[in-house]
Amino acid sequence: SIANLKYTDLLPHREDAYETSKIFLQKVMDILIDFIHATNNRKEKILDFHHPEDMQKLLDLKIPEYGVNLQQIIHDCSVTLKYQVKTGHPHFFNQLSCGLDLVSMAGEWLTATANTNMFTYEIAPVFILMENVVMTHMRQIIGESWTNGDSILAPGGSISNLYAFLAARHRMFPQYKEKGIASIKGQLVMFTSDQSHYSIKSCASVCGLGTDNCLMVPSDEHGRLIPAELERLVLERKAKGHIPFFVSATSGTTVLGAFDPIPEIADICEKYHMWLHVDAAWGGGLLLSKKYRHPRLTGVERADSVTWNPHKLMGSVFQCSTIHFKEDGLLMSCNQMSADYLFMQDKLYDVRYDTGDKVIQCGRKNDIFKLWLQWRAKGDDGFAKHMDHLMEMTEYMVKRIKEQPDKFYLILEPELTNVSFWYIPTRLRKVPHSHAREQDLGKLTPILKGRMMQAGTLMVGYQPDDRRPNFFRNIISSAALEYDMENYMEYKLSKVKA
Ligand code: ABU
Repeated sequence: SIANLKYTDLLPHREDAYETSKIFLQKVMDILIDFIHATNNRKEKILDFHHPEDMQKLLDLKIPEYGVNLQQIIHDCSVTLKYQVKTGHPHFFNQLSCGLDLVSMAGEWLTATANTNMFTYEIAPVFILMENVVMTHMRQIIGESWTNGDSILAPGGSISNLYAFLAARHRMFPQYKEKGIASIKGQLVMFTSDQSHYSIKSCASVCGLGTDNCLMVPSDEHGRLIPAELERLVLERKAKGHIPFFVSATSGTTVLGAFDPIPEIADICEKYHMWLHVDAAWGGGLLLSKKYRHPRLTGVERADSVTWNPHKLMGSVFQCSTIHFKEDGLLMSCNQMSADYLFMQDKLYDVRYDTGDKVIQCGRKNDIFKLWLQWRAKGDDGFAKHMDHLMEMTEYMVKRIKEQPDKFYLILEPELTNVSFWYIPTRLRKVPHSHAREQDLGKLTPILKGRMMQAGTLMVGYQPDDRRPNFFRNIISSAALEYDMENYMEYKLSKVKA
């Protein structure tokens, strides 16, 4: 029995441990497959919620002086998944990354088994070539003129956006790399909409501009940046002698799913010689849909850089984030440190395949295999169908909400798969909509969410924004969703006492 065995009975500690190792791994695999089964069962709870202090009592998390046996290790795996939120459950609408794509997940399993680092071709030859192929394909989807650009996978959309900022500053001030901040005579300023992801503002803080020099451009009632306001703020800062250099447009804002008007923003960037970044971390997947790409992402090929996260709309297993540049060579010249223990120029092979010196990290996780494998399985056509399905599900949900104005209040017509709404409890159904009623609905929203989490039946995000108190943000980005979902949501919301 594996209760009598320890890690020292597994490969590579014992040469004769193949059978034991296989039994151990198959037991782990059974637990994983049971979790996948439960994840896809609508009758299963999404989570078994406990407050942190209670959860700690349910778990044995301590690190022992002497290692536990393999039976305990199997038990630990099982308990961990027992309390994990099933983010691939059909009733999980909580994050921008929902769902569990089995091919992508299989890719992640293989990735863990290969256990390599993406910094050199030397130790990741197949994965480096895959990265080349997939990144080129993604750039071609952005625009034909991007084929000879450059791209890299980064640990999340925020870091992808940071790469865009760094490249923009490097192109305008190449001496910054060696001479630092003193080499820039003047105050750099950047612009993004007041609906953009906070990582854009974070670039200003991390990179020495200060957040006061990240101008939050007002957005319209749909959450789209207003180009005239952008130009006004650029001129305002120029009049102060500042140097406007970077604009980040958002294609799919985090809360409302709005798409900024890229062509108008691109015109302003050209006029004032500013870098145009498009943060399409969330909405980039729609580039794969003939039906929904335009007008949302029209003009994206005019950008200098684009962030696009396959772990969001495309459903790749978390995490998988990409950053693309129209111009080749910038990433390398901006970030290269030429560590001579890794990036020797006299290697056996063409060292242009060593991508590690393009990035600010050293060790880089392999996030490409799961995406390559998923794309092989789906093809462009499968991804296009996936996007169209998500958008159709969104349209269906919006239709169902509109059919029941007494129970639901739709906050705006979504451009993406963010459905923003209030659930109206019985006591407020006859009350005319007003600021006071919004305040009541805003107070109720987290209570409803909490109750549904405690019941384990439904997870949907909520937040306030600068215009309204708490409201639900229902994200449709999981392939597990079918047409019953809104009926289910209506049912669950009506069951929690409001
Ligand atoms: N990076 C934005 C993720 C936000 C969300 O999943 O809700």
